[in-house]
Amino acid sequence: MVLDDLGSSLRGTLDKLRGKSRISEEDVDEIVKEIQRSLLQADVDVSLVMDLSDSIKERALEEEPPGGTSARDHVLRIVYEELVDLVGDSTEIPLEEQTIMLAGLQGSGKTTTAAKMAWWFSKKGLRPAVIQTDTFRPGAYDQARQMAERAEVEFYGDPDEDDPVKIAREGLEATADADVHIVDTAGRHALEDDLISEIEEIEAEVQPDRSLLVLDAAIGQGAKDQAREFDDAVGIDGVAITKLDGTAKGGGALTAVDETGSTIAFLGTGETVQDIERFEPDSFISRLLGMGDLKQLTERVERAMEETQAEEDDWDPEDLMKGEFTLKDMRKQMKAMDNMGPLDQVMDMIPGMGGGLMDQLPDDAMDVTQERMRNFDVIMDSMTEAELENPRSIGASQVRRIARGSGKSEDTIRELLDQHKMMARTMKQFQGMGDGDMQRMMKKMQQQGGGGGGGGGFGGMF
Ligand SMILES: Nc1nc2c(ncn2[C@@H]2O[C@H](COP(=O)(O)OP(=O)(O)OP(=O)(O)O)[C@@H](O)[C@H]2O)c(=O)[nH]1
Ligand SMILES: [Mg+2]
Repeated sequence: MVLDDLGSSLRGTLDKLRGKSRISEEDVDEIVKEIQRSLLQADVDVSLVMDLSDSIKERALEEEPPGGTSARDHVLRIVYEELVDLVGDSTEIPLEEQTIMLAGLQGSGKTTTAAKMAWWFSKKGLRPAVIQTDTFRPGAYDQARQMAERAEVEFYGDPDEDDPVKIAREGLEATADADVHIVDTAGRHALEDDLISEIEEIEAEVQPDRSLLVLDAAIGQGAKDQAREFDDAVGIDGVAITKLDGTAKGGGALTAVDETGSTIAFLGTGETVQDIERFEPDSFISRLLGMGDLKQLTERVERAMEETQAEEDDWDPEDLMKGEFTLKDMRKQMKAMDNMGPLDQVMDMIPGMGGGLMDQLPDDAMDVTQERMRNFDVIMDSMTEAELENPRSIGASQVRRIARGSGKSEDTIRELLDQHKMMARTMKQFQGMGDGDMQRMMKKMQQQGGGGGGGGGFGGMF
């Protein structure tokens, strides 16, 4: 993800502050340097980086940490707040009738984003239509039509017409019943004058309620000039950053946002129509810093728990935070995980655990693929109650018996037992964190409203 590097390098630096209650100027300098390095590498404009690091430094040294806060938490909070400030608010996108025009250079992702946004609006209960005015690139019409089809939204285009303004006008008429009109425009290699005048003419025709600039996350410093020219021509109300799945950069886009005084509206994270999210500064920065995304996590966990609990009335996941982790627990957890999605993704959303802790675990600690899970499930069917409660009692002769009973190899049985041991050890780590880092972090995130939205449910994850 964008600025990926920042999260991990910063965590390393901040970890050196662990246990300290006061912070020295040297500490702050080191952290600020780390932040500067990551941001510059991600193509954020130098002057923005300098402003940011000045304010972080000033605040870290001058502000008195609230009672009971460690130096690490104090600095982390400041970095978090300043980064949230840097990325700015999310562009307001009211859920009402409107026309949105997309602009941007060739290949930035306009057509894809048009279909994604249409999909997004349709999921919000509105009726969107995509209007394709690109008469420049052969194939543009087919591409847009196919994507709109995949998004299951209305589409207008005319492959035989070469006047984009006429297509725009007729498109708005033809899709008059739709609530949200998304007008896709042609791109060019660079900012050629004819692209600018074309888009000005389309703008005059459709009179969009908002114009969004579509920017590829990998774009570097060039984003700044581009953004300014588009802004001068049609006025940029918001930015959609695409291809965040493919690059660790994104700083150019952030700089463009700052340059135009606009905000970020949407993030694109893949090639299919569902790969779009509304930009939310708090949760974006939380994830970036490996502080997790409590809101998303809570929703996921609650949904998964409801599903699992519906099957297992007598199981209280909170128990896992206490006592011994048995094979039965492992089995239930596997079920819950199955309902929740890949565990490493889930882990990334947990405050203080994204990246940091996961890095310390053996690679395969969490690697329970669906097939392995199915195998394990079959094997556990061949175990006795006592064995499930106390896996340590399983010796070589039991392994042979279980293998015969389940039709799985003895190696697979041993794999299961190893997996259990590893998970039990991991549970111990989480248990150790129970009252400390994790909860402090959660409390803070809730106070700040940082992606908070009630993290209560997540203690129930294990
Ligand atoms: N991985 C990834 N690929 C994307 C994303 N958005 C767009 N793409 C890909 O980028 C390429 C260009 O996307 P388009 O939507 O055609 O870009 P465009 O701005 O309409 O291009 P022109 O119409 O030629 O100016 C396509 O191959 C898309 O599949 C994204 O968020 N992630
Ligand atoms: Mg296009």
